[in-house]
Amino acid sequence: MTVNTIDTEYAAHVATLSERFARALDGIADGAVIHSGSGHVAFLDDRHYPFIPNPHYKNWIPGPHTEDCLLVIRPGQRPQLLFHQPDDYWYQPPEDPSGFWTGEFDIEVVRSLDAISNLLGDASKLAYIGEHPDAAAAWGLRRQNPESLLAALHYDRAYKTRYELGCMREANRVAAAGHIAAKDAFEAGASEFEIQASYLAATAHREHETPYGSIVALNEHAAVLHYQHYDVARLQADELRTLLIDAGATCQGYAADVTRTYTRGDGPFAALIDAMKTEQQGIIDEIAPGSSYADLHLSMQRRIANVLTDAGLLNMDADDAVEHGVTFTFMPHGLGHLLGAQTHDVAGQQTDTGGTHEPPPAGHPALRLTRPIDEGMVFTIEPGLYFIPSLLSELRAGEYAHAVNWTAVEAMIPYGGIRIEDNIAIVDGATENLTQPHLPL
Ligand SMILES: [Mn+2]
Repeated sequence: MTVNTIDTEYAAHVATLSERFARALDGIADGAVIHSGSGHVAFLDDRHYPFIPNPHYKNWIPGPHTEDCLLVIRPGQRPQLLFHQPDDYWYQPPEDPSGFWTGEFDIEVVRSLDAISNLLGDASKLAYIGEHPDAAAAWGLRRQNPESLLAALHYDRAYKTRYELGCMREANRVAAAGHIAAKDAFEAGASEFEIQASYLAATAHREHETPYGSIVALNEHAAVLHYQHYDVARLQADELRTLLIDAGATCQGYAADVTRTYTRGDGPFAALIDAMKTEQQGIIDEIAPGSSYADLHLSMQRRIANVLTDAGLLNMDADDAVEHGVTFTFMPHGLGHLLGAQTHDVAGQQTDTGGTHEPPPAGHPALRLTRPIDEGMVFTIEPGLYFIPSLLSELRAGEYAHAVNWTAVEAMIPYGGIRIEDNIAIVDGATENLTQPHLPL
């Protein structure tokens, strides 16, 4: 998918968002003001935290995303963008808005935020969507983040437009380039820090521009689900066992979220990776519009039990292993989540525009996606199999310890674990894997 396709789908995307906002605002407000966000300053300092834009703003406006822009949506009117471009010589002001998207908006360049109140006119009937209540109040926007408005908008965000799909295909292409560079770095003996540097260079992302902090985990670190450090020290070649890398990229604010696990040489852990690849493909093949994601998660848990049993690590009926929480020890997270302008996109457990909440099944509290899979959704499929010492200790102290081959399991602890994650879209009734065209397993 080329940027040109993203470009040609954009007008229809804006039309879809306009309809959604008209519906969601009905009876709540005359319009909405979406604030891109403002810089946050560190305590007692003059350094700013990285700017992370409001996801609602990213839904509408392609990048680059800059601070203190306000998008004004009034149903029936062309959307208006108040684009903040201060005169500044300490910092580089944002470039003029340009590109395929600008024709959809009435754009007003704003030099000073003091001008906002006048530009908004009577703001009393507008709803503010943003994270700066004091600034909004100063602009006359006292109706802030109405829950019922956000619930309706969040529900709809699960259904991606063609433009959004195009952005996420491109984000996956970029992420794949990073993953290939990271794998090469691992094979060359790089440290976690160096692997992350290779990833960032290959994706041309600054660290805070990736959609989440890359997880670059060597050996036992692969058993820490959200491992957050980058060890600077290189390991000896004979000490390198595993690389688990969970790293993404963005296109116009939309995320890719991709994980691969590599090991060196053959042996039981390499065989486990191969088995997990097979099961990851198998669970993707089970996906159909209307299927229950919670059922897929439970099916994956049974597949994990079978992988463990086939590898001689466990001896237990798969249904029993799931029912009694034995597989939870090895895969304590959910099968995946919605993906979009946020990596963990909103409303994965929301089943209607009113905000009805569908909790995960008992015993699977980390499952983020419980609504039925439907046309236009984009989500991850990311089964994992880990050897986490604290969870293994609990299993060993419990009533199913006898079902585990502890010698074989302990031999796997130095390898950490496995996660394999692709991004999946439901397009025209079929499953489209956004990741594998660029990054085969
Ligand atoms: Mn993920």
